[in-house]
Amino acid sequence: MPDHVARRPDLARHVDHRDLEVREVGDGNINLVFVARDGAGNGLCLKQALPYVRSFGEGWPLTPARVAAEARAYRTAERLDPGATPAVYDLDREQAVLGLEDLSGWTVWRSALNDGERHAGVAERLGRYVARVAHGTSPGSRPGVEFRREAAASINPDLCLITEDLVFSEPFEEHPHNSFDPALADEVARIRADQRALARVAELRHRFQTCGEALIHGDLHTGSVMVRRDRDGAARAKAFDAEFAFYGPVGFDLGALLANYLAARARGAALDRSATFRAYVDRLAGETIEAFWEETSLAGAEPRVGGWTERWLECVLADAVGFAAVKAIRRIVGWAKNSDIETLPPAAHAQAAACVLRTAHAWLLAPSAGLARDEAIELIGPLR
Ligand code: SR1
Ligand code: MG
Repeated sequence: MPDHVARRPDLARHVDHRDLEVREVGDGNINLVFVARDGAGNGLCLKQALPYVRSFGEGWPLTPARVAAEARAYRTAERLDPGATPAVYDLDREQAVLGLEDLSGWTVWRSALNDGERHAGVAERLGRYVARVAHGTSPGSRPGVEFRREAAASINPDLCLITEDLVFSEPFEEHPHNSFDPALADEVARIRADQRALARVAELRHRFQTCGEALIHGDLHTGSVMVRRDRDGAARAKAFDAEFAFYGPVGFDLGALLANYLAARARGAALDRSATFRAYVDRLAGETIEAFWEETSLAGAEPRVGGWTERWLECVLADAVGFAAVKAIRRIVGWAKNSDIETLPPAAHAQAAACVLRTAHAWLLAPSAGLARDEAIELIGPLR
């Protein structure tokens, strides 16, 4: 890695490549991630896309070109919502290495939630980030030709296929990627036998495949968010790991957040966390939805006629609740699980996982045509 830094002027200007300490810090499913720091304390992050899925091995090939999709997404987000994503220093397409701002000193939000830490304001910040990128990349805010060119340039079919398989298909059938606690067999069987729920999953898969309304992050779970508390106590957040980005349904990013808030809530309940922490995680979904709604209304989706902005927001929220359901179910049943649930001791694990499945099953049966803001918040309130 020091050689790589030395060869790339846009990296070499951030650190002294002759004096670098490099650590592999990645804990995700698909990439290698290195933090390189020099003796003076300057650092940068290098993300290398392997030609296969890291957590599976070479038997699951995956295009390294995904680093370009990630770089493009960060650059767009930086223009529309400065600071909401890591700064991009360099993109080496040949070696599939992305050079990014060093986020040492920040914490992965999922880890903070798992430890019972509260970071006020993060859920709201993420709602605004989703709204700003969605609005700024949607056809309502730019010429149609530009929108179509960007959407075409952001096409990310191999990564989208992973989501189509892992989120919308495999958990709902027998598949070698699946695994779950036998104590959950009845809950899983109930979902797989529910024709209404399965029809909704098919509808959501179709939305994911055909609705290219704006640039989305594509994998916005709490493990894709870094948080930090500033000296004044204010919480800051950055969304990272954007290699799944493409022009898709905006509700998919909101749904990812809602699904992961559900996992955090189920964990909090199973561990009998303090009332303060549980009230905090209970509020996250409402904070994200309210901020998203407010930010979009302020930006004003176009055309602002005949209540179109509100109508669009209601469709996005219905999508979000549905996407949240499938994304929550996949983390219990399918490939790539969540540490929120997986690190629980056996009895708490069974309780939390069943809670996620029951709650997500109920969300799958929610109205799909549109949800008003307060209706959506109320609907996803109770844990089952
Ligand atoms: C094979 S990749 C598995 C998962 O890792 C990423 O975080 C995405 O969530 C993907 O579905
Ligand atoms: Mg990831």
